[in-house]
Amino acid sequence: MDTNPKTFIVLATYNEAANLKLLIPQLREIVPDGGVIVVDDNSPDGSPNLLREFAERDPHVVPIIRSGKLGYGSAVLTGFKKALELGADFVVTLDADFSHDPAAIPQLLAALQDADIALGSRYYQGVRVLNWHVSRLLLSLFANRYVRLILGIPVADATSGFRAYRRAAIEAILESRIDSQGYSFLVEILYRAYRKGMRLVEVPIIYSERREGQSKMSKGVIFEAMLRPWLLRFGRKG
Ligand SMILES: Nc1nc2c(ncn2[C@@H]2O[C@H](COP(=O)(O)OP(=O)(O)OP(=O)(O)O)[C@@H](O)[C@H]2O)c(=O)[nH]1
Ligand SMILES: [Mg+2]
Repeated sequence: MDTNPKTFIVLATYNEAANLKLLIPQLREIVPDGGVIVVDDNSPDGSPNLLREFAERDPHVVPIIRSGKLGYGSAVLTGFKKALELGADFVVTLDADFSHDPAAIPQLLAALQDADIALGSRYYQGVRVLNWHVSRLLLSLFANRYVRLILGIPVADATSGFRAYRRAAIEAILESRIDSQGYSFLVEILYRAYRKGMRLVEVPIIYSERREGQSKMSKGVIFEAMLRPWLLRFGRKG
């Protein structure tokens, strides 16, 4: 029997080819026994071919190329399902644009000793965000205050996409129906897992503005972020 815990990293990507070239080799060094699952939405920047090349050289790189841009949330859920299929004990998510430093992954995994979800937190014990316009930072801080007030999830950074999950937490999330797109997705899966008794812990991380490529922030995303916490609070419990 395989007694080594298996860790899989799940990346959702859209037009991140320049970042993936550097990121995937770094991630593979961190999870030599596990793997890197990349859910790409048929990015026009050549990511699909790049990913196929990676996978040919290294079977621990697992690309899932979807037909088109279906959104961050559903990409992460697709990656979660694949990770469970491949026998993951732990799953890590991070953005593929180097906003999240892969060097912090071992700390997140270590924090799972006493928790089911470890959040890479920008706002726990201070504010650690580099090169963000102040308006973007204020929006993010406000969003977190807002979410905490409405939903009562006891964390400072419920919208961080840099997280480590135990298998049980992934199973709890996949059992729920998740409606959110955009940033609300991260809030919704955290809320549903928390309501099912999953233990949360925060690990301080430093967040940096993306290195390459373009931002996907939009008015629709902000509107959903305002509305969704109310739907979660007063909506179905499962
Ligand atoms: N598969 C997939 N991945 C996506 C989609 N939208 C965003 N992503 C990826 O999700 C991660 C987070 O998205 P970002 O665009 O970095 O979101 P952000 O950090 O809030 O915004 P910026 O970095 O300012 O653009 C990145 O790895 C993106 O490539 C999508 O529709 N489908
Ligand atoms: Mg980003």
